[in-house]
Amino acid sequence: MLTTMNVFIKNMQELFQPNKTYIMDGSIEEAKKLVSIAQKMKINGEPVLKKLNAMEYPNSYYHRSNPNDVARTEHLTFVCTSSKEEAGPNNNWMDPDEAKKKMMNFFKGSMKGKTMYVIPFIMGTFESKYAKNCIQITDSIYVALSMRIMTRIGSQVTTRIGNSSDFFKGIHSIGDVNPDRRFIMHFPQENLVMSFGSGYGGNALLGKKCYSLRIASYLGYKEGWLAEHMAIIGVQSSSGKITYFLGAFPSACGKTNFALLEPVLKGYKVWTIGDDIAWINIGDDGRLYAINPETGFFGVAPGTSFKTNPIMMRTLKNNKFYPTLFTNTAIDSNNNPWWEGISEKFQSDIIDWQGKKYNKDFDNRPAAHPNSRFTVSIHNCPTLSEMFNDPNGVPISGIIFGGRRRDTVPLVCEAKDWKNGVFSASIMGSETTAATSGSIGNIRRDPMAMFPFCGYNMAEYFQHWIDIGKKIKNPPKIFIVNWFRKDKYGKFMWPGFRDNFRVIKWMIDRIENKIGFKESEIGLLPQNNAIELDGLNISQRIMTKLFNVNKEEWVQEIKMIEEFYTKFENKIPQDLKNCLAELKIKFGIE
Ligand code: OXD
Ligand code: MN
Repeated sequence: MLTTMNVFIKNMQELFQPNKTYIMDGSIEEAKKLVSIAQKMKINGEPVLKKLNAMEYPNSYYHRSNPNDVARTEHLTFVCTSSKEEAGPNNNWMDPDEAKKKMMNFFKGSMKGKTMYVIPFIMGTFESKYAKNCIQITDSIYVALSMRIMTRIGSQVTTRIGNSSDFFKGIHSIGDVNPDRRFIMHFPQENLVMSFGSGYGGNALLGKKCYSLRIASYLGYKEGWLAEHMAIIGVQSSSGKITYFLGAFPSACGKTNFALLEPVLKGYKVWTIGDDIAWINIGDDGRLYAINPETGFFGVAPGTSFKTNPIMMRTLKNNKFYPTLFTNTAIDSNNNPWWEGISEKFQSDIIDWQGKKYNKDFDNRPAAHPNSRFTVSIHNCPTLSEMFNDPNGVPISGIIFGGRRRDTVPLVCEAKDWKNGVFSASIMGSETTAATSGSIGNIRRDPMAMFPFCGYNMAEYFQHWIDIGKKIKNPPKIFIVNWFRKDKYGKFMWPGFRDNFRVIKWMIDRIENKIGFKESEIGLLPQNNAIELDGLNISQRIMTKLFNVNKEEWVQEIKMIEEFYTKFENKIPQDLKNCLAELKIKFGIE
């Protein structure tokens, strides 16, 4: 008898008509074989992978994508639930039958002459009751190799699936990389994603944003858990005690730096569990526990350096796990990957991300694409937590929500309680960045940093968050942070990076009830001198400005929040409407 996986593969073969089918086993031998094939394979005259300088970056390979395919394409990303209302105003919606018809037309015969890779993978560890079985189909060798870094691949998944039909199906074909024929279609009610026309991580590594956030957030809604766009860290103090935090930040707002933070304060150590995705469940003791379902980092390269993120630089230079990929960075004359911000010295012989010779003085553009990326195993990370593979995950004491705001939002603010925390997270706004295609620098509402990733109506998602709060004992404290506040000259007022740890230390003191707070209209702020500033040259005047809650700015902010809430018609939970009404009263708004 054929297993469900074999039936699925057979159907895919009939649809795509590949030359060959290859089922991945996740072994190192296989990775080496695929890398060697990718080095020989040419697309538009360019090898899919080129070896980089092994002395500086062991096991590392370079990939250039099609210049039209460098970021997530939200306008081409759809959630195809049976009704438009279920997808909500936060998603593009298409009728599932119409979407499938469209995709089938693209898929039909699109792998002729190519190899179809079948990737049995699991999100979470094999031993975890929270893990999910998945199969991805792809015709991109780059995607297949990236999946090996980002997920756990192996025949155990096939065994786990057996004859059950309960597994995620991710169907991907890169096609002719034509933006007019590019779609990423999600079918949360069928545990299915269809993606065509893009090889970019967020569109093509279907275990990541597509499954672990959009589909999984819907599963979490149905099953009573949360799939979140969050880093997970453990902060160890000199006594050895570890406090676990979740951190949600919109794309390219320093979430990876947060995940690999080297504390500026002596006696502390940060352990990394994840940098992008957290699956959060209620444990047997009634507390929240988080796992990172992934096994790698798909990080933004520009700005990463030994100064800004030394642990990531060490991760990239580690040779423990094979391979590491660099995509759309520039290359220097020593065959090292290069990007803006990697060092203070500028290298003169740079080849840019499109393969052209780069001259800093004449070329009015960056050499590396602003969304150029590295794909590297989390096992290469020197601060990887011992708890990374724990099937139950880590117990969470604090949840941090952050955005990139030049004004309005203080450096840190603690929510009064869970409900107010959910409210603050639901109104989060951030300036747009290069991780999505479109304009950069506008404020967009990005609740919980999940706006592009919530696979169902976000008003229901807010209610789900409130309901989770009712079920947990001892809920984690919720904090809002803004590392990016600027002065009137446009200069950042807070140094950020390692110094952000000073704010985390304050949070630990609050969690342990060691210190008090100062009440403000928007929540609880640190008392004067409560943030440790030893060794930092920052004036009291700036510190005061960092915590300024400006009435005019908030009146403006409240207008934008109301406008945002209106999008959800009458579905915003009453609890959040009450929080908004209270906020208006505090600022004297009718
Ligand atoms: C990412 C993103 O790639 O959030 O992690 O866009
Ligand atoms: Mn992300």
